[in-house]
Amino acid sequence: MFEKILIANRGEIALRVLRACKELGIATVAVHSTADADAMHVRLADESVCIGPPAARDSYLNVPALLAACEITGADAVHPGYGFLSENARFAEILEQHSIHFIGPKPAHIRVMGDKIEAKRTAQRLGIPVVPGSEGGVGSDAEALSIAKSIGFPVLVKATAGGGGRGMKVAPTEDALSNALATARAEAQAAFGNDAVYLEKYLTRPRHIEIQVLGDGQGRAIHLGERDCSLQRRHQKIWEEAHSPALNIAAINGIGATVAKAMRDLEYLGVGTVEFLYEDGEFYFIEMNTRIQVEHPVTEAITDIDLVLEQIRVAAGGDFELRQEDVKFHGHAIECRINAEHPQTFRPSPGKIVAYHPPGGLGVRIDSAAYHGYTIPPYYDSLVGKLIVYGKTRGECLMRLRRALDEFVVDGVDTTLPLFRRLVREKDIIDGDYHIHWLEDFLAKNGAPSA
Ligand code: MV4
Repeated sequence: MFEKILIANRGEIALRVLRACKELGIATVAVHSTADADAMHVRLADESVCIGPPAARDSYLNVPALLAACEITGADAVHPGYGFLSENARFAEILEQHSIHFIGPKPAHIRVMGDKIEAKRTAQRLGIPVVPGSEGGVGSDAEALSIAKSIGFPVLVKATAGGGGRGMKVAPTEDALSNALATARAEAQAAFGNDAVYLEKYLTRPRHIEIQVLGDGQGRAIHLGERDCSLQRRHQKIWEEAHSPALNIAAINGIGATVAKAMRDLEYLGVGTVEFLYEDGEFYFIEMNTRIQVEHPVTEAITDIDLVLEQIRVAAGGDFELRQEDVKFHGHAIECRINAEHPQTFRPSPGKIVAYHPPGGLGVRIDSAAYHGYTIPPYYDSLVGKLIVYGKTRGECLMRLRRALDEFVVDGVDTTLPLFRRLVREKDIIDGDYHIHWLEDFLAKNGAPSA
């Protein structure tokens, strides 16, 4: 097992990783920018190193500074958290070259899954269902038209180098295709310096379902069920839940088994999330994340499995004790991401928290690095904390979530708490009747600026 882990991240996830390290009896090193000197993870770590000025590129993305921090403290492993360098294969390789363990997948798998086309090809080869579309990038408009006709309109033109929704254009009918191709190519060239595009059947009102996996890197892998992440605004998830209101346990175990088998064949190491669009009873692979995700506590709540503990254990080469039959689901969990943003305009609202009272009680978890008097810096994401609520049923979970949201006090900055207090009383949400466009449609109808 590792002696000392350097946590190359900040905020709530740095605290989350730090807690797991302490439970394992592993020494912890926090790194921070000058803007995060008073952050909670710095206070609770055994050691801390200032790695640069506020800008992420000069601090949390500063590889030489992170390596120096490992050198100074003698850390033998680095946990990257999520975001920043968590899916940077080069960073993982550099650490290994310096005999420092990267707590994450093999660099080759990070690289494959970071390329949208390669990821889709790999998924298909491993037996995971993908969205019907072109084999790879499309060449001439004539070739694109022939492929589009074979998959049927509407089709979606996607930038090969794209991601997170950037560089996508819908062609509803044949006569809209050439314009969609030209626009997508131009935007892709401008945004990514690469105008390659590919085609897919456009799914109009799908849900966004992701499968949690854990592998030991030597051919063992299990799934830990799914999370429904359909409630998003501009590709930013705000509400995630398990189980999905749209799936029964047979569908979950079906797609879960397919994904677990694929991860065994790949000899995947660590935690990972395989993302699907789900429409009319069918799952369609869209991408794979090779990191611990923001919303991992939702899965922890319904399985009682600590995903960060397991992630550290498999990275250290410990015996892979978990079997698929050990994964038992119970109850229902919902996570709300509370951001320091205006609840209607979503304008970031950094600043000092002058009153902070997180909710408590049975089935209420808060993952946050905020505290009374903490100043939310303007340089990073606006997450104040994650409210994760558990109930024996979805109904009980919603009741408890309503109560917890009403109890939550964060004064001094705007937060999205009022939006959640509204959503948790909406009929469609209570009925679980929503899809990936539902939130932006709701915001457009209820006075928020257009998505
Ligand atoms: C799609 C799609 C519909 N049909 N692909 C958005 C970013 C990237 N993760 C893939 N995305 C989509 N791909 C096909 N063939 C709709 C989206 C999409 C979306 C996907 C998941 C969650 C939120 C979304 C919001 C808008 C569009």
